[in-house]
Amino acid sequence: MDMFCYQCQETAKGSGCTLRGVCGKLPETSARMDLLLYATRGVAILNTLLRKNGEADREADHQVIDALFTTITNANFDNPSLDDYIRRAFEVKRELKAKCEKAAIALPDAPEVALEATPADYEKLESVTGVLAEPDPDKRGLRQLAIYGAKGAAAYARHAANLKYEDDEVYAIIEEVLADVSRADISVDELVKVVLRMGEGGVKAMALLDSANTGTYGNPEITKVDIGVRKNPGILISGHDLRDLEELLEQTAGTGVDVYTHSEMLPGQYYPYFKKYPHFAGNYGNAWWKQVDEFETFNGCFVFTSNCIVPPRQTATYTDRIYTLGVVGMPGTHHIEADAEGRHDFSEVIAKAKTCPAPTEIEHGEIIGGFAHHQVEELAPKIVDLIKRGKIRKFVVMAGCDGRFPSRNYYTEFAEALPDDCVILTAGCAKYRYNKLPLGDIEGVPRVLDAGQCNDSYSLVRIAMALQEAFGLESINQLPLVFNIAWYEQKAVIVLLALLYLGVQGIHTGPTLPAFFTPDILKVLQEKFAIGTISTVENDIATLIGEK
Ligand code: SF4
Ligand code: SF3
Repeated sequence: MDMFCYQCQETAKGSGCTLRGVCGKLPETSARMDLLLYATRGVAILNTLLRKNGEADREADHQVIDALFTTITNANFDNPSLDDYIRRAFEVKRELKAKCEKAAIALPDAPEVALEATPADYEKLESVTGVLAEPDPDKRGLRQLAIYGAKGAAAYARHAANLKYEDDEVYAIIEEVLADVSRADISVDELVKVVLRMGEGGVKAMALLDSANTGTYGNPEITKVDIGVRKNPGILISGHDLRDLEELLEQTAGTGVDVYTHSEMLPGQYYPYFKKYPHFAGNYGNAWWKQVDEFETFNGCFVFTSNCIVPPRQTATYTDRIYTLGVVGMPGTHHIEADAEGRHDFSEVIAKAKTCPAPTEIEHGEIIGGFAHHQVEELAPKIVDLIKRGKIRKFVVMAGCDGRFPSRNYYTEFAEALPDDCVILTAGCAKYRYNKLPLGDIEGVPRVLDAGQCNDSYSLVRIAMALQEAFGLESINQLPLVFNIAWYEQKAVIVLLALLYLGVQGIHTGPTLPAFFTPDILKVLQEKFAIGTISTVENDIATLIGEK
C-alpha cells in the first residue's frame, strides 16, 4: 500500500513520504496513525462539547495527548502498540458519546464522531483518514500545521502530567484545535487563527512543563558535563522525560551500573536534584540520529522515554538491549509498562546491563550547560552590562532539532562564522551541531548558552522578556536578538507556533521550510511574521548580524 506523510523536515524529496518513511515508518504504520488521529479528533470534538458543559473527561484528555504524542516522528514504529491506541480511542469515544447522551448534548454531525472501526480497518479507511483526504493543498497544509503543533504541545503536556502538573486549558486548546480542524466548512482565514491559537496552547504547555520540571527538580544551574566514560557497565537514557530519569537513577543506585544521558536527556544533568546520585555519569554521544553508531559502542542498555528512536539497522547488535517507555514503541525491543501510579520497574534492564561491558570511549572532555531562565536571570546584570559596553552585539537563537541530512552542516559553519561578539542561545538537540566547538566566552559568559531541551525554548523567551524589561523596550523584536532555528519534528513546530503567537518577527527556520507550507501559506506567514529560511552562511551572517 501507499502512504502519505510530510510532517517532518526529512520528508522524501522535500514533499512527502509515499512508499515508506525516510524515518523508517512503514505504510501500515502510517495508516494506523492516520486512523488513530481520526478517531482521536472524534474524541476531541466530544470532549470540547462536554467541556462547555463543565463535564470534560480527564481520561479523554489523556487519550488525546497520548495519541498525538505517539504519532510524533520517531516515537512509535510498533503496529501492535498502535492497534492498542486505536482500540482505546474508539473505546473512549464511545464512553464520551454515552456521557453526551446522558447530559442531553446532541451529538454533532461529524464523520470523526460517527465512525466505528477496528484497527484492522486501517487500510480501507486510509482514503478517509489520511492527510490527502483534504484535496485543497492550502487547507491541508494549515490543518496539518495545527495538528503537528498539537502533537508537540501534547508531548510536553504528557511529560508535565507524569509529574502531576496538569492544566485544563492546555488540554482544552489542543482539543478545540483538533475539533476546529475537523470542520469541513472551515476557511483558510479561520485556519490561520486556529494555528495561532495552537501557538498560544504551546506557550502554556511549555510554561506548564517548565513549572513541572523546575518545581520538582529545582532550577537548572551552570553545569560542566563529562562526555567521557567510566569503568562500570551503563544504561543510556534518551528522550525528554525527567520523571523517568529520576526513577532510573533511584533504582540503579548501588547496583554498580552507571546512568548516562543521550541526546535530549543531556539537560537532565543541569538539574540540582539529580546531582546527588554518584552513579549519574556524563552524557554519551550526540544527537538522536547518531544512535545507530553510538549504541554499538556504548555496549550497555538503552531506555527511551520519548522520541527520537531510530529503527536499528539489520546488523545492529543492540536491539535486544533497548527498553521503551510511555508512547515509544519499536519492534524487536522491550516495552516496560507503567503501573497504576505511573512507575516503571527497571529490574530487567539493570540485570541485563550488569552483564554488559563498560562503554567504549568515543570522546572525552566537558561541555557546559544549564542556562535556563532562572540561571540567566541571575546573570542578567552582567549580560546587560556586556551589551551596554558593546561586548555582546547580538544574541542568536539557534534552538530546535538536529537531523541527519548533510545540509545541517550549515549550523556548524554558521556557529563558527559568527563574529565573536555574538552569543548563541540554544535549546533542543540542534545544539549538538556546535556545542563541542571551541567558541570561547565573553568575559566569562560562554558563547553558547544551552537552556536545555526543546521545550526549554520557553526559557529563551523568558530570557528575552527579562532583557526587554532591563532595557525598557516595548517589544522583544527591538532587542539585539535574531532567530535562526532548526526544525525536524513536531516539537519544533509547536516552538515555532509559540514564538509566532508571542509576536516574534523575522524567524528564520531551516534547513528547509516545511513541505506543508504551500506558496500561499508561506505568503501569509511572510506578510504577518516575516518568516524566512536559510541561504548560505555568508549571506545569513550578513543579513542577520550585519556589519559591526
Ligand atoms: Fe517521512 Fe518524516 Fe513522516 Fe517519517 S515522519 S514518514 S520521514 S515525513
Ligand atoms: Fe530532538 Fe527528536 Fe527535535 Fe526535542 S530529540 S528536539 S529531534
